[in-house]
Amino acid sequence: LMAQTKKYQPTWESIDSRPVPGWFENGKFGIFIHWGMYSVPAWAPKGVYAEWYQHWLQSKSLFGKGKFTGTEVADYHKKMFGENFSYYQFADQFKAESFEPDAWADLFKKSGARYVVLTSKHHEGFALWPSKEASKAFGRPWNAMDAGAKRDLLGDLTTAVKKTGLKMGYYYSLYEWYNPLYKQDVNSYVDNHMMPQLKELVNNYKPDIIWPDGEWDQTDTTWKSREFLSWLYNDSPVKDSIVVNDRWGKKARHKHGGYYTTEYEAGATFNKPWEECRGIGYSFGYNRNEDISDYNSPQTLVLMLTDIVSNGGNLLLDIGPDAHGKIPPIMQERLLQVGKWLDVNGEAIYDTRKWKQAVQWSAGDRNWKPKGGGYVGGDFILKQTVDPDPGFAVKEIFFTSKGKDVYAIVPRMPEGKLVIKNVTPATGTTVTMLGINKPLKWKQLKDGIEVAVPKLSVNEVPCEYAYTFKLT
Ligand code: FUL
Repeated sequence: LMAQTKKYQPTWESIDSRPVPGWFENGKFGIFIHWGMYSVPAWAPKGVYAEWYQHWLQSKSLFGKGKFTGTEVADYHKKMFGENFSYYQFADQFKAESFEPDAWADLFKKSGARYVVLTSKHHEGFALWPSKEASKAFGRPWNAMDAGAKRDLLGDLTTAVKKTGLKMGYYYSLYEWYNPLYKQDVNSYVDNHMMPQLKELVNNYKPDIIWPDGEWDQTDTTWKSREFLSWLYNDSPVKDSIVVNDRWGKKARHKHGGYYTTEYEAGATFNKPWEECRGIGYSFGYNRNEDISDYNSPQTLVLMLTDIVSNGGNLLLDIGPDAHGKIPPIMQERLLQVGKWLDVNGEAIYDTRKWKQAVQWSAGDRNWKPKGGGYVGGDFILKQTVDPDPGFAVKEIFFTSKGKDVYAIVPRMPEGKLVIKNVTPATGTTVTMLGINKPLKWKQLKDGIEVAVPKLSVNEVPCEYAYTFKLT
């Protein structure tokens, strides 16, 4: 009722007063999809975002402080396609002929994710839906309906995802590297290109999330972000349910909009819904140059999710489909592995909140971290040395809570007993392991509890990667 009567003003004070719809904070796990023209070359030096291919090609300078000569992408392009082959010519090859939206949606459902965020348009300006503005601005077919696939890729995926009950959101880059309109007159770009595109996405496809990006190039005043958001919250067809992030203008992150975002970052925790995004390896767009050793293991992904959730956040884990419309099998496998773990342990993840303590660990025992940097261990990870084998010497316990229940998630099957410090459960508290659901014996110690963990046979072990003890 409040949502229906409250009118939001185009001020941050008013816009920021809107609560983030609850399903988002409860959902915890989403799938990010970077799919665009960069999926055709799908190449970058290891450690570099492959979706930035066009920019690396033109700017001839890669991020990464001395690690790169800066011409790696241009050199690769010359060798593979020839110097005169323009990025725009890739359009013919983005055919998506093997794209099966229902198969993708089925995979996402099996991964245990509760929502999906697709790049409707990245910094290159190519639109995955039939945006007439895109083709007009570039003076060539520059959306998926006019070029290559000749299909409304975004619309078809949206239909498939929504059918499975998952929420569907769109990443949308506010800025565009090489849109002539953007260079000539950014105000006209905002009025005649960006706003019509955003409103078309909202009105025609009714997303659950709008995930802007590229906001750093202009102030929120130039982007007219407050005007857009007040329209979105007051007058759009998704006014009561829409969720947005915090990327609405230069230096506005972690200040304004909806939930807060981090990206390949460690140590974040906010008193507000937030979300860490990253790839399984080092890139968002598919990078065919990566090897299996560049991909995080399923255990690392499970612990990454656990770590983030224990800090009150969500994980938006990215996959990069190829130009044929296939999701690389290694990515499919990782999603299924996380999903299998969530089948048993999801109760300790979904709908939970931060507990008074996010993680308990013994210094010296926590000595692993994800490839590509970022999460696991929050700020602790920064202080640790790296052991490339995550299977060893991991004794930390991650906590989440739901009502009065507390979940303790451990990355290794405890041998005989599990000691949880700083807890004093009420008498009558039951301790179980998820997937086993037989009460376990426990006793109070001076500074915590000791839970007796029976030795389980191979057939009895409920899952791989991490084990959850529930105090209820
Ligand atoms: C960044 C972009 O520049 C990356 O390419 C990627 O889309 C990431 C999610 O946001 O800021």
